[in-house]
Amino acid sequence: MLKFYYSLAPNPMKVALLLEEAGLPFEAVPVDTRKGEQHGAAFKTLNPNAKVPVIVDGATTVFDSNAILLYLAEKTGQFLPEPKDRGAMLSWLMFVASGIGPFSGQSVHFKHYAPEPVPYAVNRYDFEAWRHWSLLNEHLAGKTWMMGERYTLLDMSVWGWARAVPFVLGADAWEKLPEVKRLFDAINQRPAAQRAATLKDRYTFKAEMDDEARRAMFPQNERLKA
Ligand SMILES: N[C@@H](CCC(=O)N[C@@H](CS)C(=O)NCC(=O)O)C(=O)O
Repeated sequence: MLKFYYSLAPNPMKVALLLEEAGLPFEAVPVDTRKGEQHGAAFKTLNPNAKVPVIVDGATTVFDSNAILLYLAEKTGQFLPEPKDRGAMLSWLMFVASGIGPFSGQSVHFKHYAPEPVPYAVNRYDFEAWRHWSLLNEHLAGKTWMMGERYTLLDMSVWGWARAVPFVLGADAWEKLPEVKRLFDAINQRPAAQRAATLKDRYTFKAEMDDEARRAMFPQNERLKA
């Protein structure tokens, strides 16, 4: 059976959604990143980048969430765009992969986890996160899904990060991103999204952001102590 290495963070959750949408049976293997399990030698043979998600599908191992979405969509022949929209879908998928994800992640880091306040970094990443989310919002105006009338893997990629929007941009962010909110609500109503959300009931991940968690997730801090 396909193995899915996951946590409840945005990138693994988008993969959970596609697995549920496609009805693919999978064994969910928790990787507790606040305990440092992503740095274990066995896990790093699956993903040398030491991050979740990863899937192992028979002899094939795939890491990086958007690569996994593409792999699974192509494998099942589901949730792909119409052939005429393939270029646009790939463009927006890379926009999510290289823009929405990293800028949202860095914004969260500097707002919530940096060991000291860095106003320049907070401003830069918050600005860029807002800019990226606002572009998605504009793109969605007048469309049901990111690719128009067809629900694709791209919507699932957006959903993973949309779950974190209030944490990334602030509690009132949805008021300024109504189109993204509409997409988010529509996906949340899907049975597959509800099943994906139940992953949180299968394993209790460490919640404390203590020294062990900071060492595991922000290893750059150790360099300053050396
Ligand atoms: N580009 C990667 C990023 C993966 C990533 O950053 N995963 C986070 C969870 S969303 C993680 O494993 N964090 C633990 C760590 O950085 O140590 C993807 O899209 O899969």
